Amino acid sequence: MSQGITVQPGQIIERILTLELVRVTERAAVASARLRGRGNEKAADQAAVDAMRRELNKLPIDGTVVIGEGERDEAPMLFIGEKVGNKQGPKVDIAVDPLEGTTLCAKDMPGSIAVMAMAEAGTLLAAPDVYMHKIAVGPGYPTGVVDLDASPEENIHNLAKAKGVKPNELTALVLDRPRHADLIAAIRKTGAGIRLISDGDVAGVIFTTKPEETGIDIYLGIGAAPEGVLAAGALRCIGGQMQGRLILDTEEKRSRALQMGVTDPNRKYDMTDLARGDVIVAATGVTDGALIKGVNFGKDVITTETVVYRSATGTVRRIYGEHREISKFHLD
Ligand code: VTB
Repeated sequence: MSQGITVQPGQIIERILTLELVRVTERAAVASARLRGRGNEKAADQAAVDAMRRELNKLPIDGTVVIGEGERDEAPMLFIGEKVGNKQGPKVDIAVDPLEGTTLCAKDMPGSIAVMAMAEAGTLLAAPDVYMHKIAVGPGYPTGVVDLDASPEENIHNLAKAKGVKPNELTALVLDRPRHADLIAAIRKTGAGIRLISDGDVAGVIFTTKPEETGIDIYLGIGAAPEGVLAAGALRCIGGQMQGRLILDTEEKRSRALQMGVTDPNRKYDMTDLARGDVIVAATGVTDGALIKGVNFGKDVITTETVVYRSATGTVRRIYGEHREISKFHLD
């Protein structure tokens, strides 16, 4: 299912690249997993960035980073606008979060992942690193069943109706932040349950696609905008609905966004505005989590688990890797 988007022949990203993406996120995950539980978020993130960049540059693509580690002056690697790949291939947009959930990794808590998306050039929203209001539900609901501009109460009631259950049979996923106090109170007033997470809202949005497994019906709240684009990419492949709005509450943020092409600071983006074209998304577990297992270091083998999504066909693959040539994970 491609969510109503017609992908022209030739615009579809070669499916062979699906496996190449898996290699990239595997490397990043293994690199940061070596630093699990060391209490050093920066080092774990840096290890993931280095590994991801090295692998990306081997790919037969002419890639441009649109979601990265930051703007050029603040991020020496995988900065927004950086060219990646060996140039011998299609022009593509690249969105990366080499270590999503740095704190989770540093504390060896569940749910940190290495994640990236590759899309047809010019089709991923080049989002500045600001906050974003987000709402997401999984597949099978009428279009518009929830809306960013409706109240949390309305959204829960409408979703319950569409699912054929009472509001108190729904569970919402929300980032555990003081800024969500009112949101949490409003959701609880409906009787719905809330699962609070400390980090990791890319996986959080993806959880809504399988409520029967995850117990999560809806994602609500404010998270980081780059993670919003990655989550929308994955949701495009599986099905579901998502909306996001950048929080551009200062002149500085508005002008930064404008430089990246955001002309309407109040625009409500839907899933296909965030990730418009053909897209592939891969995520490898760093620490064990509900979405995927983390890296395991054995005596002679390293194991990884990756999930990879492809919008052209809606195929989701889980790839369990046993890596025996362990030296490939060492720096050159
Ligand atoms: C969320 C969370 C991410 O950023 O998007 C969060 O899901 C938002 O920022 O894992 P705050 O931590 O400032 O609330 C992350 O924690 C990753 O940076």
